[in-house]
Amino acid sequence: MTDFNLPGLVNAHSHAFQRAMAGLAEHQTDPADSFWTWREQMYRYAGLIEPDDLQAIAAQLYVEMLKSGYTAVCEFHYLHHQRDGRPYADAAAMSRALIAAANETGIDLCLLPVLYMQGGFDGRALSARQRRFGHEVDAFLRLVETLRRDESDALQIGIALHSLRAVPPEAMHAVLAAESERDRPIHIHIAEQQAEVDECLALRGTRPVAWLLDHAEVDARWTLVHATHLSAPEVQALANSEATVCLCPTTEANLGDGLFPMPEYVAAHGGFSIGSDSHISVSPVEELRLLEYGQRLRLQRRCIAVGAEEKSVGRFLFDQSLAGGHRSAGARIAANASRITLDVAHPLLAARSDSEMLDTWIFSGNVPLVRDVSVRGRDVVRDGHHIDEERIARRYIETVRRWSQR
Ligand code: NGQ
Ligand code: ZN
Repeated sequence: MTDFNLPGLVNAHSHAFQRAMAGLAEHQTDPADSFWTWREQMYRYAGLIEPDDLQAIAAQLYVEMLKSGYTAVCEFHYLHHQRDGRPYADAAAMSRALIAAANETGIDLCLLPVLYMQGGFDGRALSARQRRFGHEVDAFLRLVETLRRDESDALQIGIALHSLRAVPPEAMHAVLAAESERDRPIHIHIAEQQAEVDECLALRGTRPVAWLLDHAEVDARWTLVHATHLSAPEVQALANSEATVCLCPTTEANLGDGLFPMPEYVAAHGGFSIGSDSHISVSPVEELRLLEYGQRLRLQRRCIAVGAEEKSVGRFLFDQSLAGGHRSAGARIAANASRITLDVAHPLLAARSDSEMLDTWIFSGNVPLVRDVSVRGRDVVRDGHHIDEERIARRYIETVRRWSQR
């Protein structure tokens, strides 16, 4: 039996610390529970984490990512400061914890330090729990410059604007001007919840994606995360911009965001990547499958995400999210060789032609079918096990135990 190899996928949207709260926000607190009540719970966990905790959580998460077929991750990183909002003695301490976790696990990292300045479109100040996230523009640009001294084949430093809610227009312009000569990724959360669209319409007179396209030169460097709520003209304009939309189907389902207009966007030749975002699931298979299933449920049809030429749903979703992931993570990481090898000896993959292999991997449930993974020539997963998974899991367990006693 010959091996079946694929390039590794990019997980284009991650908040690593949220992995440690998977399952801890699934209790109804109010019949009107929503994204916004979840966010308060998430902030409580965000408030507990110190640099060592972050490294332990991220390393465990990155092991799980590698074992599931992701070989690179874009960290949308906003947990910058101490709990009271003062910078750590090393202002980059939290960023360095993520870089250390990527190094020790062998995953490629596109680190996106996030600019976060205000509590909403109206310019209100950060709440007490948001103070860990905040920067003035100068301090933010200094952090980015400091981190860029350590860039390497395995580490790209892009930037992110948390959202239109959290970054005032003048600050957005200042940061984009500083970045204008650079060919590095720029990410932003956008139009995820209907409330954000309504507030943007009320305060800025246009919908979020339309506002961004009107006020920034959105090009192939950009990744718009979620972009769930789009009008028909926004779908077309976004596809034309050459930006990538990062879809996070399991998180979008978990948070009750809504459904992205996938067939319309694909018909407009829009590009997309995938991300596991809040990490209530860490599996490209599950993201891609749910992406397709959401549309089947919405349209009461089958086999929706396909191209003009490519009629295999699995192959189309894989190829598109790979290409989009490479754009989201930037050229430096896209240039790296990575390989995932499926376990063709598994009964599920028996009697499958190459063209049926991807459809079977994605549409056969959650049996782990990734056998080996290599990143930049280094074998990091062998026979379904990460080379350092036991130590990393032990440290993670100690961390969350200690953490639950605080
Ligand atoms: C985040 N996560 O920054 O972690 C956000 C929630 C917000 C998602 N949107 C906070 N999935 O958007 O204000
Ligand atoms: Zn996010």
